[in-house]
Amino acid sequence: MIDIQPTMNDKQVMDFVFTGYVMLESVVSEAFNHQCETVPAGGMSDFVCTDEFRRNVLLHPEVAGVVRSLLGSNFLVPITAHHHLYEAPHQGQTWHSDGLAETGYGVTHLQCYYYPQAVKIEDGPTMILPGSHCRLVDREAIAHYGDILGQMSVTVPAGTVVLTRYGIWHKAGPKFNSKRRGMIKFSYFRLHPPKRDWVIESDEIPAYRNPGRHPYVTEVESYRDRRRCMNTWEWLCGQDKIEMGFDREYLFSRGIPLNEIKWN
Ligand SMILES: O=C(O)CCC(=O)C(=O)O
Ligand SMILES: [Fe+2]
Repeated sequence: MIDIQPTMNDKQVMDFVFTGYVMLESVVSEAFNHQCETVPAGGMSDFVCTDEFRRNVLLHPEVAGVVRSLLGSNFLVPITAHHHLYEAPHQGQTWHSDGLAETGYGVTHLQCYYYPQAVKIEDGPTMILPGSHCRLVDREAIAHYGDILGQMSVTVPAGTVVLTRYGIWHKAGPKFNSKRRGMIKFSYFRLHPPKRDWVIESDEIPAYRNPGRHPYVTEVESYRDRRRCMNTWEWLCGQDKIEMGFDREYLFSRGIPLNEIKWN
């Protein structure tokens, strides 16, 4: 099997549990970013399954190192992607989470955004709400929200990949120019129950430490958020104190198992 080394330690995994994302700036090479500049909008599959796309993006050691840390040693590697390409100015999307956002505490699906070109505020960056991945909501109930305290515009240098916990609230932000703004979105899925097999210094499992409170969170909800994060941390560590199994059959999953990929 292709050897992917985990890159995250306990603290970084806890940070992910709290925020719902990991951002890797400028990880993809300039040469490969250029190759993606002419990709048309919409569904992608052939290009995604090439060795080139795998080596440069999907199985790039830093990108896959995060996936390996959060989903285990064998996982489903994307075989499709969607290019969210905007050119004309627009007023932005409404807040939403995608498709079949899952219930429960597990981390089974990482949805990723790859930006082949730099994205500035006027280019209509994706916006995310850190911490919102803990709250499964009716999409229509959040669509009317305007600015939310703590929201983040993903303004990034070219070659950035953002890995998110599926379910994080996000949207394309307003765009004020006619410059091409591309974002290639793809997902990795868990294949096996979790264990704490990222970069560890000792076998002793540290207790979840909440780094604080998201700016939009008030008293009671902050207690709930902390509890939900604690449950996710324990689940990821394989402690599973709460009854919540993992059954891949129920996942909205598509991809090729890492251990079936052979380089040509
Ligand atoms: O293009 C973006 O920045 C986000 C697009 C998106 O979230 C969607 O269309 O579901
Ligand atoms: Fe979306």
